[in-house]
This record gives sequence, C-alpha cells and structure tokens, in this order.
Amino acid sequence: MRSALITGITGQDGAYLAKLLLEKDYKVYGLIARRSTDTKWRLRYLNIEHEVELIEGDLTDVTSIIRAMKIAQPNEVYNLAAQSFVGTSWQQPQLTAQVTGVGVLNVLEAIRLTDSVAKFYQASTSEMFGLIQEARQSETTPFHPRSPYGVAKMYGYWITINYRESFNIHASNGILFNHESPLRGIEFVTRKVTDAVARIKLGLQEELRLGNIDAKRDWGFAGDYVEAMWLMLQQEKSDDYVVATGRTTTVRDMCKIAFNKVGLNYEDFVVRDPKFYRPAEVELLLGEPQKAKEKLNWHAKTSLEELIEMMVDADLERVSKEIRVSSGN
Ligand code: NDP
Ligand code: GDR
Repeated sequence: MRSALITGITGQDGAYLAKLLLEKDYKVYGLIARRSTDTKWRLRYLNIEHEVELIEGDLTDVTSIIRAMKIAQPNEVYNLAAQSFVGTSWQQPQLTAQVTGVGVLNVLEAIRLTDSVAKFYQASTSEMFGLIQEARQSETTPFHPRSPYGVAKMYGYWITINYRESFNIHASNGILFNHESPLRGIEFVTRKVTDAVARIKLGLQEELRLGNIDAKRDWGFAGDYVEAMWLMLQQEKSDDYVVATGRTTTVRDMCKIAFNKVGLNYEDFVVRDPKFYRPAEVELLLGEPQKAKEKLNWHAKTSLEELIEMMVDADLERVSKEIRVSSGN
C-alpha cells in the first residue's frame, strides 16, 4: 500500500488531496498543528476525518516533521502547509517567512535526514509572478513577487529546485494559480463574496465591503487542482508546472456572476473600502497551462460559473442551516 504525508491537511487543498489519495487506496497521514480550536471541519465536510492519520507537528519545528516522516514512512510528501493569506503577510512578515519559506527547507531536510526516497511536492504559486512581465504566465516567465508571502514562496520554490539538483530528490513545484471551493477560507475574496451573497439574500447582511475589484485572477476549482499535484509525483522525472485554467476575470465580474446567481445586482451591495487594498497589488494573473496539458494530460474541468454556483449553493445551505438552528426550528 502506498503512503503519503500531507502537511496542511486541515486546509482547503489538504482536505481535497487527502480525499483523492484515499480514493486511490493510499494510507494518508497528515501533519496537524496544535491550535486552541478545532481545525478538522474540512475533513468532516468531506467525510474523511476518521480515514486519515493525523500526526501533531509544526512546519517551524523540524524535529516534529522528522518524527512524522518516521511514523508515516511515506512514498510521497505533499508540502501544502503555509501562512497562505497574502494580506496577512504584511502584518506578519517574519512568521510568513518562517512558515511559508523556511518551512519548505525543514520538510526537505526531514526527508534527507531520514534517508527517505519519498517524492516531494511543493505548493508554489502564481503570486511569484507578481508584477506582470508577460500577458500569460508560464514556467519560463520571470518572477517579481509583490508581497512578503510571494517572496517567502520564492524561497520555497528555489530550495525545492536546489534539493532536486543537490541531492537528486524527486522534488516538483506546482505553480498553481488561484483555486477555490466551498472549503475556501472565508477571508479569500471568492468565498468572502459567496458568503456575503448568501447572507444578503437571506436578510442577514446589507453590504459587502471590498478592496481592489479591478484585480484579475485565473480562478479554478481546488478539486481539479489536487489531481495535478498527484500527477506531478507520478512522473518519472520531477519538474515544475503551471496549473491554471487559461482564463482571467476581474473581481468585479466574479461578483457579478455570484450576485446574479441569486437574482441580485452586485452594484447595489458592493462598497469599496480602503482597508482591503494592499500595499502592493498583483493586478493580473493569467496562466498558460500548456505544459501540464502535454506532460500530465491535465486540464481544468470546472468553469468559473460552475465554481461560483457551487460555492453560492453551499453558502446558502450553510447560512440557512445557521438560521434554522438559531431560531430553534
Ligand atoms: P489554507 O490556508 O487553506 O491551508 C493552509 C494549511 O497550512 C492549514 O492546514 C494550516 O493549518 C497549515 N499551517 C499553517 N501554518 C502551519 C504551521 N506553522 N505548521 C503546520 N501547518 C501549518 O491553504 P490552501 O489549502 O488554499 O493552500 C495550500 C497551499 O497551496 C498553501 O501552501 C498555499 O500557499 C498554496 N497555494 C494555494 C493556492 C490557492 O489558490 N488556494 C494557489 C497557489 C498556492 P491550520 O488549519 O491549523 O491553520
Ligand atoms: P490572492 O487571493 O491574494 O490572489 O492569493 P485573494 O482571494 O485574497 O485576493 C484576490 C484578489 O482580490 C482582491 N480583493 C480582495 N481580496 C480579499 N481577500 N478581500 C477583499 O476584500 C478584496 N477585495 C479585492 C485582492 O486585492 C486580490 O487582488 C490566493 C491565496 O490562496 C494564495 O495563497 C495563493 O498563492 C494565490 O491565491 C495564488
């Protein structure tokens, strides 16, 4: 039986990837950080809480990762753990550097120090492209990150390549563009919008405060993207791949789609709030996923309209349930 260790298993991607690997009959281990509140809600949502084996540890504590490696004896390691919210990376740049940057080194060192032959996946990001130098971003587009998060991810990207070249580790970078789902954290813009649409529709909220709605993103569905992660580790040689839909949309148009879905006009509810503008912005992301298509036979299956519909429906259901519970019905 193949086994996999996933860091960040309680996050959006970690939960979907765990489900995918369980369906492929892997034994799935997850590194779980100690928190004062429960973080397993996504695993419960996908009905896999009791199917995975959780090992306590933190990306900043290399001994805990070594311990996890010894317990899991994995064939594959997926490093998805990170301080992943771009906005927070200006408030907590040191923490972001330690977790999102140096944390990658800790996982690679844990692989090396345990003499593991596990294949390694690093969750790299389109945020590394940052200040746009090419209209469509591919594996050969130069990087210019625009946030402490993007800078930390650059370290993770290069240390992954360096360990591949230095120690012959099968280590791949997935340069993933934004991907969303009903399990997306509430602070990210798609989920913030679909949650607000549900609350406004059901009479619990009156407006939606947003920052730069002219920013453009290449949004896909997380469930599709975790398949690309797995495919990268099934290749004979490790490599780096852009994973994207190849279509870009403004935050404004994404709002339009979400509000239209429940028969409302976004212009009646969206309020611009300087609080949500970033010190430096990534204005345009548009991926060129040709290499993933050719080498991995992967393509995004879910359109933005289908994705937003899925998220609005899930939020309507969740908010309706909250209302029923609070009114005792
Ligand atoms: P989430 O923010 O949903 O999940 C992050 C995970 O990392 C959580 O499980 C979190 O645990 C864990 N984590 C945070 N800090 C630590 C730490 N110090 N030690 C151990 N675990 C920690 O992110 P996503 O699932 O959306 O993204 C997965 C990865 O992919 C991230 O690395 C992200 O930067 C990257 N990425 C994401 C993209 C996207 O659009 N979603 C696009 C490109 C890259 P807890 O639940 O306890 O907080
Ligand atoms: P991003 O995602 O920064 O691209 O990083 P996010 O959804 O936070 O922002 C997307 C764009 O929307 C604009 N925006 C707002 N964003 C938020 N969160 N809240 C707002 O109110 C708001 N108003 C406008 C932002 O300025 C931005 O332009 C995500 C994360 O998952 C990263 O971990 C990952 O690496 C990248 O995607 C690819």
